[in-house]
Amino acid sequence: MSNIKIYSFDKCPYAQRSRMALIEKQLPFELIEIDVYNKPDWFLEISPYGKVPVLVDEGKTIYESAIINEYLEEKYPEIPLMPKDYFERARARIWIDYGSNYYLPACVRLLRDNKDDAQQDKNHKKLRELLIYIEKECFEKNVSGDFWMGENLTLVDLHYAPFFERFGAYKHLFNAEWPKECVRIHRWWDLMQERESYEKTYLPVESHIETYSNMMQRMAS
Ligand SMILES: N[C@@H](CCC(=O)N[C@@H](CS)C(=O)NCC(=O)O)C(=O)O
Repeated sequence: MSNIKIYSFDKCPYAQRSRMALIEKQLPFELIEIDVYNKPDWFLEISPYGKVPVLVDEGKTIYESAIINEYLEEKYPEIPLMPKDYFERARARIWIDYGSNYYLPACVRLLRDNKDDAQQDKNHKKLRELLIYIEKECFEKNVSGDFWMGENLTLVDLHYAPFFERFGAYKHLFNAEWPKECVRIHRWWDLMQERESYEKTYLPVESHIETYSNMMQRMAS
């Protein structure tokens, strides 16, 4: 029996990134599925923010997906998911921060402003700008390898993958477009879809379309 439990929700991109880290690190874990729209009372005793993912390791509770992943990296270093070099580690953290503070909010704005055409135009431009920035500042500067940090898969890849998985739904629902310039990001995405950690955690685009459509209905009512 594993010492690690993860409270997760199959549709949650944040929980997905921590499940991907557990799989990449080949750590056995018990998966406890929580319906976040109908949370059991006992879950609130485990999760201070009432959110998934929550990791319990040796009886201790850790939450916030990026912090869970850093914890797993430090506690279980056998399969490393961060660069060895200090400077490269700092760069990896900068890209994780960029995901949390720039790329993900731009995706959320597409959903939030779905009824506001003028704002949505600005959102499309912004998303395009951010993707091109990633292409040029990260992928085009990598000297070798097609992962975010070059040759090896790291926590950075896991940070972004769930949100790129949902790009098909952004396209379908909000007319988001993939900039033609972003060929290297595309290559990265092809590589990510081959990972066992992705194959075991992804959901088809139809499921994401349904999830976002339901969220929009809830926001409208
Ligand atoms: N910053 C958190 C975000 C987690 C999050 O927003 N989880 C959502 C599901 S995708 C949730 O549990 N929502 C339930 C709620 O807010 O009541 C992380 O990275 O872990």
